This record gives sequence, structure tokens and C-alpha cells, in this order.
Amino acid sequence: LDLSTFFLGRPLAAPLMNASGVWCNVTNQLNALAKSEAGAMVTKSCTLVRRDGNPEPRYHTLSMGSINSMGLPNEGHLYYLDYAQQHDYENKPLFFSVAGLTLDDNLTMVAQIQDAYTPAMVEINLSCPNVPGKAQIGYDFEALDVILAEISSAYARPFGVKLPPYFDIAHFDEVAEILNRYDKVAFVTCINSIGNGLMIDINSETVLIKPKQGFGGIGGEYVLPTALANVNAFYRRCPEKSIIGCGGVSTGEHVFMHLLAGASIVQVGTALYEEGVDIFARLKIELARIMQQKGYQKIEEYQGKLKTI
Ligand code: RRO
Repeated sequence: LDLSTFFLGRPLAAPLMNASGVWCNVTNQLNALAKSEAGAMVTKSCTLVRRDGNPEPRYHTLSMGSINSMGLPNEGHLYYLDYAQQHDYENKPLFFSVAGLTLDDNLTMVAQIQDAYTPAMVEINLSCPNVPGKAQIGYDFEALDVILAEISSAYARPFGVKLPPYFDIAHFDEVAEILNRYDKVAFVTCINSIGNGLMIDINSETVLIKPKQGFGGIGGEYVLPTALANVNAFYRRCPEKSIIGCGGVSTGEHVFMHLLAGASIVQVGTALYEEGVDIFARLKIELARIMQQKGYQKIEEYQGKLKTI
């Protein structure tokens, strides 16, 4: 039984990786991902200049997932560029997540990544829900068009975008139509956390995290149906692009569902945060067991082949 696959022509030992933000802030964590059974990995979304992020507590485990308002804590893009230049690309592909606070910052960062000649694949994060005063580009369709046009002309290589969840068919149509104008957008990662949820501790009658009066991005089991819908919506609408699935994955069944919906790689966020990098070995065993039960020998036999009734 074979869990290997290809992503944009590159071989992967398994269709699994971390979600950006989890286990990828500093070199120690990145090295642990590199040694793990993940088939690929991505760095923490970075800004031009290092950030401390929001005040703590800023992450809380929930009964079916997590809430976070980290606020883009990161070491600055040159730190991740250093990592990218020492990464072993034979071992596994590396994605480089970029989340500039302005269009100019994004253009500066992709220009420097380009000048470094790293094989890392850029993922532009258009969906951070947690920087106070900053709207998500993913929800501003005019700004989305502008940033894709500008990055397409400033950056010579294919790149990907990390999208927020959408909840309306008209929005799936409109965003896909914009993405399809840009050939260099080679992959789409669906979804980031469901932004600005709120959970409450009944005992103390308070919110669970300090930033933004307790509002934060929701991840984990809560978001699985929304994640699957977004993966499949963009898989159907963007036939020239690859889809990376993210959201609600903690078992082999969840990985299988994302692959069936059209994902080429499946990311793990909340469950990786809770369980650590050994989760990738468990997910591989669980996915292999499902494939064996169903008589599948390779991922391509079912990937994207979700049936409707
Ligand atoms: O750092 C964060 O607060 C954060 C980011 Br950049 C993101 O894209 N998604 C998220 O849930 N948290």
C-alpha cells in the first residue's frame, strides 16, 4: 500500500503536512517537522519585521477544537529565509508562508525570496483573522484581485494562496473567477480558521483568550464541514490549480475525506498543536487502514472522486 503522491510535479512520501502557525515558529520546531513523517511542511506566516504577537492567553483548547488570537507572532521573514536555505528539499518540500501587513511588505518579501533562489514554494496568507485593525484580504475581493496581480508581476515563480472559509455559493464563484485570472496561482489552501468566534467559561463568566475581547479564529472538529466544502468548491471551480486541504483533521478518516473532496495534501493544525509531530505517523497508519479496507492501493485512485447523489 502506497501513500506517496505528487504535488505540482514534486514527489511526497505522504499527503500530510502541518498547517501554518502550528509547530513552525522557530528552528527547533521546523527541524522536528523535517524529521517527522509529514510529507511536506510550511513555515509560520511571517511579516517583514519580527512580531511578539498579541498578549497571552491567546490560544485555548475547546471541547471540539481550538480558539486562537495569536496575532502573527513570528521571527521576521529573514529568519524563515535562513531556514529555507538550509532545508533538505530531498527529504520533503517546504512551503514558505508570507503574511505582509501591507501589499508593499508582501512584494518586498517575495522579491527577497526570489533573490535567494530557494526551492521553497510561497503560500501567501490572505486570511489572518487576528491582527487588530486589519481586514482579511480574502474577504475584500477588489483587494484580492490587486494583490494577485501585483505578486504575479513581481514574482516569477508559481505560488499559492491561503484562503479564509467562504459560506456562500456566490462567493465561491466570485473568488474562483478571480483566482483563475492568475496562472501563477498554482495552488489554493482551504481553509484558515473560521474567524472571530467566541467561547465562554461558564464558571468565571469570562472569555477564554485575552486579545480582542475574547474573539478568535476557530479550528479543529468544529470547522471540518466548512473546510470540506471549501476544498471541494475550489477543486470543482479551479481545475488548473491544486488544492491543499486544511481544517478539522485529527484522524485518518478526516484525511480521507479531504482527499476525496479534492485536496492533494492535507494540513493538520489544532490536532498537531495538541498531539505533537508524532500525529503524522498515526494519521498515516489510519489512512492506510481505510485504503486497505476499501481496496485502494494508491491515493490517485480516489483523490477528488467524491460522488454526489
Ligand atoms: O497568528 C495568528 O493569529 C493567526 C494567523 Br497569521 C492565521 O492566519 N490564522 C490564525 O488562526 N491565526
